[in-house]
Amino acid sequence: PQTIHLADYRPFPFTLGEVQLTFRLAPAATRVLSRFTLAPKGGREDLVLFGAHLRLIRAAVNGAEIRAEPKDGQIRIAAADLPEGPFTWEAEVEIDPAGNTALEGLYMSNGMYCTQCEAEGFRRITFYPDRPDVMTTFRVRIESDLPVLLSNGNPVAEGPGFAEWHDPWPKPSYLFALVAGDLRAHPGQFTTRSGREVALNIWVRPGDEDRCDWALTSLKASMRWDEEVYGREYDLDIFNIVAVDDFNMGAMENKGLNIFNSRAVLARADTATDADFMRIEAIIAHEYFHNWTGNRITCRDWFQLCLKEGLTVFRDQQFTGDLRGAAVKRIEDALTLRDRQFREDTGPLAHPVRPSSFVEINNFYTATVYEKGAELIGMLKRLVGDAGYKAALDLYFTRHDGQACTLEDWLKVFEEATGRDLTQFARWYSQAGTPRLEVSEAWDEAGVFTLTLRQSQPETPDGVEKLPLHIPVVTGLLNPNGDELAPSVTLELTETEQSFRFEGLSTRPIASVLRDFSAPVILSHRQSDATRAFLLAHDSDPFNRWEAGRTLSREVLARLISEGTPPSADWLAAMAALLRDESLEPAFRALCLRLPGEDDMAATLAGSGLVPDPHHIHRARRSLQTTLARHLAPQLPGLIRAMTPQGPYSPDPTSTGQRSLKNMALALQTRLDGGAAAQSAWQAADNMTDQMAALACLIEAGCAGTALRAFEARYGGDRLVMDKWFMTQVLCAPPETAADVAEALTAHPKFDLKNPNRFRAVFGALSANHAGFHRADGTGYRLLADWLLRLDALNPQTAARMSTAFETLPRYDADRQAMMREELQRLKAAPRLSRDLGEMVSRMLG
Ligand code: B3K
Ligand code: ZN
Repeated sequence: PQTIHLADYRPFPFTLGEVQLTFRLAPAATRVLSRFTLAPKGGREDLVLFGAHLRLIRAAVNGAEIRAEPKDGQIRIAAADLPEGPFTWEAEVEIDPAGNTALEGLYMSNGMYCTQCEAEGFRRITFYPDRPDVMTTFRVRIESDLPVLLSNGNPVAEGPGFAEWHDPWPKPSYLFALVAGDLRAHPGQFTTRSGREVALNIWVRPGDEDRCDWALTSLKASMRWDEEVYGREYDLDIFNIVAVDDFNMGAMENKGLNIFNSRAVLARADTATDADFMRIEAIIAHEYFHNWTGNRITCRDWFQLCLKEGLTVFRDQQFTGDLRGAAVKRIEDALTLRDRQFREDTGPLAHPVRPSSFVEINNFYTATVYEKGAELIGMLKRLVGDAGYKAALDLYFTRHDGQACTLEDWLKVFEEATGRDLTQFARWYSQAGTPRLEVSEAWDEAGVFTLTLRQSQPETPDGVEKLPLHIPVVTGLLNPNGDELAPSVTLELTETEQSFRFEGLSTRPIASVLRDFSAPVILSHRQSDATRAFLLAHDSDPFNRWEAGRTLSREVLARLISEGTPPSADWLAAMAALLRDESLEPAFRALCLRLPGEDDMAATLAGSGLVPDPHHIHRARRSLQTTLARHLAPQLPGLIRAMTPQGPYSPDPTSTGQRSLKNMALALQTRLDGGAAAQSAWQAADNMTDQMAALACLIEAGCAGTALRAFEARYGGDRLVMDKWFMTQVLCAPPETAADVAEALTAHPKFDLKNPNRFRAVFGALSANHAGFHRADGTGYRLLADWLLRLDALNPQTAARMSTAFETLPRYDADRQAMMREELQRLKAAPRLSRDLGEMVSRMLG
């Protein structure tokens, strides 16, 4: 397969006029007629149009039929065979939506037609310059007897058996969308700040109408927020969201017609958990925010993906922080970043936020591009300040509206708006790997406290030379009595090592470094347990307060794993104090009580040069949980009662936080009572959050048989709820049986290889069950590889994504490494392996 390089970018040599598309829908033989003009930008060049899985019926240039030969996924027409000036291109193709299990291009899901074109799915619909820098307006006619026919933009005509749509905003083909089906609307309305009346619709299958309220509420909140915070208004008369059951990722920001995985839209108290409600709110916001950051201003080429994704993630994080509390949100984002991005960044799949080459671009919709991409925006904002950030964004929107841009364009607006030189900062975009930041302290009796910061960067598979980064390190100093000495300062580390002096102090201060997680780095700052406990009790920065507790817990657990050392009294006392502290938000307390996960511990041990033993980690973590539970035992029952919100279920931040603390307490209680409290909680649960929490406890306690059967009997017909049933059994299974449970579930009549949610429910859970996946006999590895192969034949994109379970290979012992390699080799050797999975496997094998 061919490797695409950033350095090879060439502009498209033609300008496109409006695109006209006609769809004659039929499940196995849809006809697509396309027509557009092409005007050479100057010079004479070949015309290259991409197309894949298309049956060409006819092609014409200026109305005259031509013989076009599709080859290697494209049609090339030599410059000499083209008219000299502007000309019209027409084509008719036939496609097979019903047979499209890749879920890219036009496909069918439960009787409805829908599309997914990002990144390169439009070429499965017709021959086209399917690249993000070719932007034009679209006019679409859909012919079908289905009752609801949707496309981008505004509706312009409809009648029996057809509908026409026009999108006045120039867009690249990856934002094209079409939906047709028997759908019901959950309608709403929004008036923009400047008075535009926008019709809103959440489209769902009949029967799901009563699960749309939350999505609509979230959409309105997002529209308002983008006006208030970024000054961005919606720009069409209608905004449609459609829920689809078979979808490769969360959702897609098609202009005016967002298409969502139904799990990212549908929610009702008895079918969705707090986490689902929050995810829906965040994804609705994310896709809506793309209307400006992604659609109005898009990417010149796919290497610039983080231009839209990093920025839009950053915006959705800000939105959630504003709605639900910035401190808790920042902690959750840091946890996700470490779990997913740091993990990616330390293994064979490490790549820069702006990759410089790829085989299959779908393999680069990663935590690095998204989440690290968002961190880079946060650092930029920190460096230029809030006012500078606002000025830069305003300039970005006015200067680049309607364009396909690069990261250079992006950094330039910051430089021009703020006068700062970002040459060094730009290295963050091209250097992969998680930087380490070492902190050392010195105190002299003359009242000078010196912090020395030293940065280092690991080698990464791309072999790129690492130069020092520009790192904002927000730092505060505390007096031994717990008061802040002065407001936090942002130390700017630009060299490998730099010292920062704080003068005129009367006593040695306690340093709180990297507040608010001001840079995506691994901090190493030697501090005693007592100092960490002090910061956990007193730091005024909520992130570092949590971080002090987290580091302490991680160190306690690491000592238990590697030396068998029981937890210190300091740690236990700190945890108990925290739990009692009613001045702290319940959500925050729940986060502090959560022990680092097993994968996190494996990464921590590997990071300090040890070889993690998954079973040993599992046992140690369980025993630490039990010790903690014993220590907190007197408080647990009262806490469970106090943290049960009164009244009907609501996903508001306060009750969500209370439930998270309550269910954390329930999990600890289960370590002591063998499932008795969980049994009552299961009986009492009147919402899905509590039900799932109780069920997880029962599984862990080994007494979930009845509950699982009752759950299946009650929700057997509900795809989304059944995903939870599949998932939780594997996730909470003991390591010895996780792979067997997963295997047994693949034989369940409701296991469906073609539905990505169901596949992920089982196999995502298997790879998230750390000790279960890494079982010493290799059954976890083998089972996953077997199923990846089966899935790859149908849906390469999801198969490739799920293969990242193997990305941590280098961490483990020689036996496990050998078994993982063997599975990867087996995949690699498989006949007809997709380009998607092929690229992932090759990168992981190194
Ligand atoms: N832009 C889409 C992701 C498309 C993934 C293609 N493999 C969703 C999002 O980030 O909003
Ligand atoms: Zn996005």
